[in-house]
Amino acid sequence: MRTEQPTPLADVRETAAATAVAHPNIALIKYWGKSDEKLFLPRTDSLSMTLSVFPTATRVRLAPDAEQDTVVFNGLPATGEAERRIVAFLDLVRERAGRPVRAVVDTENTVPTGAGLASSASGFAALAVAASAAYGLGLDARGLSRLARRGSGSASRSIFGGFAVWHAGTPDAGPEEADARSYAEPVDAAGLDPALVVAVVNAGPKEVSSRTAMRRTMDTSPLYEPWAESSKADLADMRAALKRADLEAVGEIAERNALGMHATMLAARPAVRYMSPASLTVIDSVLQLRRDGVPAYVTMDAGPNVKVLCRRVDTDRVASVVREAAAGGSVHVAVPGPGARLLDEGV
Ligand code: 2P0
Repeated sequence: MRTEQPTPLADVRETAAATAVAHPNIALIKYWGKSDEKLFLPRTDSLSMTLSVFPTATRVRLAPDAEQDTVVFNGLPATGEAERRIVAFLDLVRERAGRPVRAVVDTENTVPTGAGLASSASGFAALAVAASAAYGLGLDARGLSRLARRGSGSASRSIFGGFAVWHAGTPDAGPEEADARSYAEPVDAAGLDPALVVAVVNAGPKEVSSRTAMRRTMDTSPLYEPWAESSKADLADMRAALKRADLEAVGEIAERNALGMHATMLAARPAVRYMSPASLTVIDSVLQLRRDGVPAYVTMDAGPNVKVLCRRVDTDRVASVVREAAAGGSVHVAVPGPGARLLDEGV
């Protein structure tokens, strides 16, 4: 009798490849500070809108014969910290999959990297989806969000489209439970028809990474704890404002939460200041728009660029005012965008 030889599973699996795409998100309630740096557990809950612009596409191909990972970023080999973070992330995926095989990671990123436009959010969300498919982790959206968080905190939110809240979870529980309970999930904002006008006043890399800045703020800023506490109330107010599709309230809460976060940094020792004169010029133009009766509100991240939340119907007017204020800078218009998704999976 002829015994059928099973297909060596390793041969099939170890040629696996997957491509995923993800979009950046902008927080309306900010994530600023970690309670656990290794697990990427945030000190506070945060809430964001995933954008329709600046996608990142990442392909992960398993390379059974390779002795190390290869990371290509916009056509060039990644080096230094960028490469180290991606390899560390792949190590985590390999450990979970129980498969030591190395990989080739090829990323095309359309976000200006390191300019406070959340390139790490779309980057690690796309990598989480592609790597988990290539290594066969079989994760659901919540599992992907938890995994993406380990690459960059804000990436946990880019797994979802529209609005998403990222739970700080239970940082005081043991590491396993704390890790399991910190993930993002979608927030319903039906009826809200927002746009985000992004003014890139400086597309260069920032001087202080957000990781360093948030650590310094937590360690030295006397304003940090009061902001973290007030952020809880901001989140509750924000959820209520989203529920009633109240764009003015959403914008006011987002603006106060972001400016408060920047105040914590200004009070750090030494101070971290991401706002530049060009940022202030854009902020002033938005305040003038409000005085002229157009509901428009600013938010800023770890960089000098300014994002302006407004009604979709007001986009042209807001973009034109902001374009003039951001003289020399570029202006992009985003609406709520899609969650991370797998484009293809194969050998
Ligand atoms: C946010 N930012 O909520 C906040 C507001 C910047 C300002 O998430 O250390 O790149 O990789 O977890 O996610 C930027 O921080 O930091 C960020 P890590 P990440 O969008």
